[in-house]
Amino acid sequence: MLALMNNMPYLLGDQFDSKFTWFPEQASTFAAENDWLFFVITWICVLFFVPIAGCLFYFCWKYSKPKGQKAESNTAHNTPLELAWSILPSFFLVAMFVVGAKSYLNLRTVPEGANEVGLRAQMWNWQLDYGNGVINPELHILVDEPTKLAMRSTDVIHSVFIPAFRAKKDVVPGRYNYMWFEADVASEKVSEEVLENARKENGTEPWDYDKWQFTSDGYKFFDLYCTEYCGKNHSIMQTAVVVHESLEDLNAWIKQVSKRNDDENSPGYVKPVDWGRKLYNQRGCAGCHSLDGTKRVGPSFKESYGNKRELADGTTVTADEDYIRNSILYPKKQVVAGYQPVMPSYQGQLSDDDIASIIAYLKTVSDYGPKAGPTTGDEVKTTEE
Ligand code: HEC
Ligand SMILES: [Cu+2]
Repeated sequence: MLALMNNMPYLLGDQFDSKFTWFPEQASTFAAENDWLFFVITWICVLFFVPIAGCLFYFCWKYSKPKGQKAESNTAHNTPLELAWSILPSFFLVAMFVVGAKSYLNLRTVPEGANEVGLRAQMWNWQLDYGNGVINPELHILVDEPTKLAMRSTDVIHSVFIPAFRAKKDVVPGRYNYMWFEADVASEKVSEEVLENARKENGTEPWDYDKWQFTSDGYKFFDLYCTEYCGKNHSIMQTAVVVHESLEDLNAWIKQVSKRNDDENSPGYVKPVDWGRKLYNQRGCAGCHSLDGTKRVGPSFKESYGNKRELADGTTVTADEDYIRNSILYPKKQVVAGYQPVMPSYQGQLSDDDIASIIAYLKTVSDYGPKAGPTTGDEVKTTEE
């Protein structure tokens, strides 16, 4: 369990608001009203609870009789009093309902022209879809503009909760759900120097959000986590929300994560193995496939590439490039014996270059096969349609 958690982002980036120390910073247009309403209702409840409980104890004491003496009732009916304590509180209730309903309707009415981001929830990670095949586990949005999340789940019920935005909504399998919010606090960026040092110390993926308190691109972030108990690793189903100050900044980020920079002569060149490692950590593989031989939902990648595989249909295959590629695109076709066919297909979600990069990475972590042991990953170029 611990080993698994080490592979996952484990984060708590929200700053706490000094006014309400148990609430995180208010970072969306919903937050102030939401908190105000919450405290009004809480104080109304306190206002009623304290005198009622006070009277209860006082009367217990005042009207108690010594042991052995028979208690007797001397209550009389008092119509004005009964009317007063029925009608007065109902005004409070109606007022709470009206304000609450108005605020709820606002939460459910997406403004026209909202920026749309797709969200896919699966055990136990989030995949945000920015269109044109750009999928990333982090949610990146624009400040002072409404964002709509179009949400679906591929397995069980999850729930998106962004405390700093005071926004929360269930994601239910078999249907699309949506939520919207407008962030009004942009994420700060740490200095290049701080980022460079953190990158050096962190080493390769996974990025340690909890330790650095900023993303691997140097942005401070808000927390997003699952708030519907969805199985064993529910508590680590978290990700970071980054609010960009300008569209140029957001687009630059999207461009940078959209695909591997394969131009060997450019300064941002990324080797296939490194990209493969990144995808392994970011696209949910790590949740089901370990690197150290532990059996999770799926077989460990330590004994994947190059291994002889017994399949559920009784045949045996060698886990070569082609087999791995097919396992990723059509996981239900060749199911490994002893496992459930629960792996989602990544067809349309991973490009040929992505898959080649994953294969390059799997070679470096596998104990089997001709290429077992660390490689540079440069020699791998396998793509046949
Ligand atoms: C929900 C859990 C789950 C996720 C997420 C998942 N897999 Fe799998 N995977 C499985 C299971 C279970 C099997 C074994 C059954 C089968 O062959 O379908 C498997 C099998 C495989 C195999 C064949 C392994 C072998 O040794 O024979 C490969 C390769 C593979 N997965 C790659 C990936 C990659 C790459 C990703 C991420 C992009 C990924 N998987 C994400 C559950 C998952
Ligand atoms: Cu969940």
